Amino acid sequence: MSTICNIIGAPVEDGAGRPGCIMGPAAYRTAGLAQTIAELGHTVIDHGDVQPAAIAPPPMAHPNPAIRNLPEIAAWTTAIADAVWRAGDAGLTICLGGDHSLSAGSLAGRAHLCAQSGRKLFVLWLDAHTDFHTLDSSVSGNLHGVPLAYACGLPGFSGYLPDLQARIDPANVCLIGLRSVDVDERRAIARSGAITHDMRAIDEYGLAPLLRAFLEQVAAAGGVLHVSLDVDFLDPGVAPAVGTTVPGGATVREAHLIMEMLCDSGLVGSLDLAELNPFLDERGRTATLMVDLVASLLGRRVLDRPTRGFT
Ligand code: 5AB
Ligand code: MN
Ligand code: MN
Ligand code: MN
Repeated sequence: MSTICNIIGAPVEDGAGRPGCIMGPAAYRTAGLAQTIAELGHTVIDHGDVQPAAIAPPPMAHPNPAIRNLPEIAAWTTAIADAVWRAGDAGLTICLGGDHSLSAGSLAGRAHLCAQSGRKLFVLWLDAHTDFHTLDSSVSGNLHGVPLAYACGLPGFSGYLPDLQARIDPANVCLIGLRSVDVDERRAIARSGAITHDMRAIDEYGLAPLLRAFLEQVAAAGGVLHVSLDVDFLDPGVAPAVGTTVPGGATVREAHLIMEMLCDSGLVGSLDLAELNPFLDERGRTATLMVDLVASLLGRRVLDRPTRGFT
């Protein structure tokens, strides 16, 4: 089924430890994202880049002195959540990062939409990291490390980041690709009830059965899926354009297999492309790979085969 793709640029970089993610949306556009999607038969609406509202002075300093750029990320979160909510829940909404703090906004916006439509929201988090810090537990103070905890309604965000219209149930979240998890995150994610698959699980069982089990759960609940893809999910050897490289990541084929299975499931309603830092790329190869992954999600196939989604 051909679909409508709403593209929203979210050039936030204040959540990362080093600059460059501001160039992300431009790099995806340069790599031909819209043309690639259109060639697959879909309708593309590029809404341009989100503009955060004027940055309000922090209501109060956060007691964790490490925390950086909190008022900036609060402004981005409001603006991105609003843009995602306004795009509505027809077709596929794609947020072009921007560092991963953008997902605080995209998840908040999607959760709001789902609360209104009565559909259950599920999240597939593809990342080397859990991004499950609270403002109190973050050691680096970089807010690209907190968006999943925020969207799941963990304590301590109120008064600092915008209040959520609806929170995500951590039991509906599946994280795949983990290989760098801080001590406090490890405790919090275990307590949350989220489904977690580290790289060892992928090595041991293979991706397909892990993902299939989660997709069956989403389908059985009549849910809709939000996919958050952090560039560092991929191995830095194939995706160097990221500030937080961790060796031992997913291969090109593993990433395509995920996207192909997601396409076949027909369950995906929204996608974040997070953490691309084009300043660190080599001749655009990471941006190009990410665009190819979106193509697999949207129905690009080597051979014809039956599918429920986006063909
Ligand atoms: B990313 C770390 N846990 O809090 C921290 O790239 C890394 O969006 C966060 O997954 C990585 O700074 C955030 C050490
Ligand atoms: Mn990461
Ligand atoms: Mn991340
Ligand atoms: Mn990162």
